[in-house]
Amino acid sequence: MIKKIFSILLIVFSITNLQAASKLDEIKQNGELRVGTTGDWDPMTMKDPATNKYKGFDIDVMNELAKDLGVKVKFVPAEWKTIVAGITADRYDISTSVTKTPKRAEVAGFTATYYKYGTVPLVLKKNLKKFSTWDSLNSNKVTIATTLGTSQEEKAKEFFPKSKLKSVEAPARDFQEVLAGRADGNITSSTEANKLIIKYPQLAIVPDGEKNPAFLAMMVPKGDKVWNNYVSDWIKKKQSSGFFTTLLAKYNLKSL
Ligand code: KH2
Repeated sequence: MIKKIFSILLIVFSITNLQAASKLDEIKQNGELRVGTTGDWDPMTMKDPATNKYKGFDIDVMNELAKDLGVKVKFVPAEWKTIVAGITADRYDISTSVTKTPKRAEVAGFTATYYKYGTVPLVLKKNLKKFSTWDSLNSNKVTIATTLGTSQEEKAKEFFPKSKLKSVEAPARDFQEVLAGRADGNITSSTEANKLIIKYPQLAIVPDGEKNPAFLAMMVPKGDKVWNNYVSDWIKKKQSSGFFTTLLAKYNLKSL
């Protein structure tokens, strides 16, 4: 009997211990860092369809992290609608950057942040007179397009409680609905908006200022403080060494 209790205790103890082990040890042991990334976010993560290779700001960050860890990097394809689930289901050890939101923070851990952006609405240039303010887009006669699973989808509900919201699934994009006349506007980071109005001169930024200062960070498993601290300290170290300054300049991004 005592022997039985003892062995049960031993099993319970080793299971608890297993769970307490950090991703950090696992990554080192496996010699591989698994990174979840969507490959559709210019300039953060972009998948080249010709070569199937990833490139971008966050891809450079992850290659550097793996190099400093002394392991190989493996990019695991992710989607916006399931990017958080990929962390909780252990499909990858870390994600490339996402906007920090309270909803995501309920189930995933965020590392230190390394990029800040503001949000702006995009409309057709020809409608700019009608839609010249954030407020003009908040009406039951207005349709706002969003991309499923993104922080913009969450925020649009807050900014435009009166408007109709139309969510499309990536690779389809919110702004394409505006271009096609199926929606009146969408919201996106000022970084993306500035690129889009060059690529699509029919689009314009609503000249009413930025809202919602938002921060990007990588996601890691919520309970793994060791792994989170390791990556967050690494980010801070790389910030003071100038690595991030150089990288931001390479991708034409403003620093924090
Ligand atoms: S967020 C990222 O973390 N974006 O803010 C959203 O949800 C990125 C705009 C759709 C392209 C595909 C990139 C989503």
